[in-house]
Order: sequence, then C-alpha cells, then structure tokens
Amino acid sequence: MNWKSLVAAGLAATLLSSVATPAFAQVSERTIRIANGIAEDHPVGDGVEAMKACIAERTDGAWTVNAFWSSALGDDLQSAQALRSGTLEMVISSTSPLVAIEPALGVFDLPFLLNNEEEADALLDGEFGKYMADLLPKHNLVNLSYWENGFRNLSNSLRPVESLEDFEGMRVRVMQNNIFLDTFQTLGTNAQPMAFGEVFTALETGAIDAQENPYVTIDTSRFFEVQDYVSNTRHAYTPFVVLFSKPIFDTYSAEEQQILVDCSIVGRDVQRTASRALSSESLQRIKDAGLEVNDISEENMAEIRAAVAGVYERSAASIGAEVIERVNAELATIRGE
Ligand code: TK8
Repeated sequence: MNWKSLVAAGLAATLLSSVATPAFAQVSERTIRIANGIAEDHPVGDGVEAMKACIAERTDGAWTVNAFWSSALGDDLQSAQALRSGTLEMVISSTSPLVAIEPALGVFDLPFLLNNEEEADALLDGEFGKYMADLLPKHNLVNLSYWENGFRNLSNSLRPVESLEDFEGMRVRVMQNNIFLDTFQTLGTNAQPMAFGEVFTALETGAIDAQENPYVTIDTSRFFEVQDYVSNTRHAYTPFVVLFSKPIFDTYSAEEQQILVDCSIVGRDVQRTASRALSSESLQRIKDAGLEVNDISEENMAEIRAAVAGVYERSAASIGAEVIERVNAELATIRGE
C-alpha cells in the first residue's frame, strides 16, 4: 500500500469504528451532589450548567447532578472533608481554606503573586497546576480542573482604603488561611478568620467591618447591602478547585472518570468567560447600589506591596521550598523572563 491508500484505509477504519461504537458511553446510573459556598447566580452557576449539559449528553441522562448553593451543604472545608470520607461527591471550593488539608495549596494565597487572568490560566492549566493537583489524591481528593474565583478586592463599612494607613485597626474577615491572616495582620488590620457562610451576617451585625472577595462575589452574595466602600486592591487571585471524592471516583470506570474530567473542563471554559464578563457588570451594580469605589495610586500600591513582601518568607516553610521554586520558575517562563 502506498501512503495514500494507507491514509484511506485508516480513515475507513476510523469511520467504521465510530459507527460501531454505541452513541453513548457504557455508564452506570450515578448521582452527583455539588456543594458550593457562593450563590447560584455567581459565574460558577454558569459553569455548573454547562458541566451538567455535557454530562447529560455524554451519559444519555443516566447521571443525576444536583448543585447546592450558599453553603447549604456546609462550607468549603467541611465539604472537602465529606469528600474525603466518601459521603459527598463534589465541591467547588476555594483553595485557601484547604490548606488545613494540604498546606502547599497556600502558594495561591501569596499576596500579589499574579498580575492578570492570562497568567492565572497559564499557571493553573499548565505543569504547575498539574503538580499541585497531584498532591491531592493522597488526601482522598481528586481535582478535576481549576475554575476562577478571581482577583480579590477589599470592601468595608468605615472609609475608602486608599493607602496603607487606611487598613489600620479595621476588623477584616479573612478566609481560614494562615497566609491571608498574616497578610492582613501585616497591613495593620484586626484580621478574623471565618467561614464564608458567616460573612454576610457578621457584616450586617457589625461584628466585622470588612471582607475581601472578587466583585462577582460582593455582588452575588449581596455584600453590597451591608458595605459602603470597595477598594480595587487586587491583592490576590484565588482559584476554585472542582474537587471530587476519591473514594467515590475510584468506583467509576475509566470512561466515567474521563466524562467527569472532560465535562469539568467544558464547565471551566464557560465559567471563566462568565466570570470575566460579569466582573464589570457586578462592579456597576455595586456602584449603582450607592457604594463608593476607589482605585489606589501606583505609589500607595507600591507601599502596600512592600509592606506584605515578608509574607513570602514567613510562608515558605508551610508551603514548601520546592513548591515556591516551581511557581517562580513557571511564572518566569509565562512572563518570558
Ligand atoms: C465560597 C468561598 C468564597 C471565598 C471566600 O465557598 O471564602 O471568601 O472567596 O468564594 O470559596
């Protein structure tokens, strides 16, 4: 056979086998519950819809997928623990509270680690993201893909935060995470670790003055109702991990596992697009609700960055030297340095 007939024979074989393959994978009936801390109209809701549609198509409707919102199944850490013991299938969680399980995840919490979404995507979808995900199976967790929580901004009820001095004494809720705690203590605030589900009430009752999250969360979790100022601090980019219970994952066939991974990636692409599109809409809604939104001058930003620079060294032991070396190397490559 010459190369042309070889190609033709190969093509015919491919066509034949695709005809011979059943339209749908061999799948068992499955029920998947997804825990979420954020509200359904958050961009994660769009990602979950896309993931569900993908699963329905690939399984011919054999799987039931139910998402629960606003911490209805517990907060990020509680849900992740339920995954580990095999009593819950999935959680879309910030990495930050999971340092209690895998301290290396704290690398994503380092202040001002990332500059923009392109860097985040390249880091998370590349070798480094895979390296971090590979740390999780030993904790009985499987990361299907990284979605976007996003760049975090400070909101509060006291005053516009325009300089380092403005942080002084503010009672700020931080995630249950040693690196955020250090960062906000170093900025001079009275930082208080708290689960996400408690934040709205704590702001409403005045137990705390401030919190920090991306605009889409300040919007969809309605923090704008109980806050007066938002400052464009972009002090950290936190990812979401789409975690699956490893004990349950292990009962899925290889084909079923692949459906989970593929459909989480379909969801990821929709979710990130929605997150970026909704961010400016959310900011507008926050302004329309009467909040004062301010940028911080480059000079004051430089002072804020310098103030928290020491967090890197203090966190190195808990994150691990190898992880920090790897992230720096990968970021240098991404930045073309
Ligand atoms: C929602 C959290 C939230 C996070 C936080 O469960 O806790 O502030 O940013 O998105 O994961």
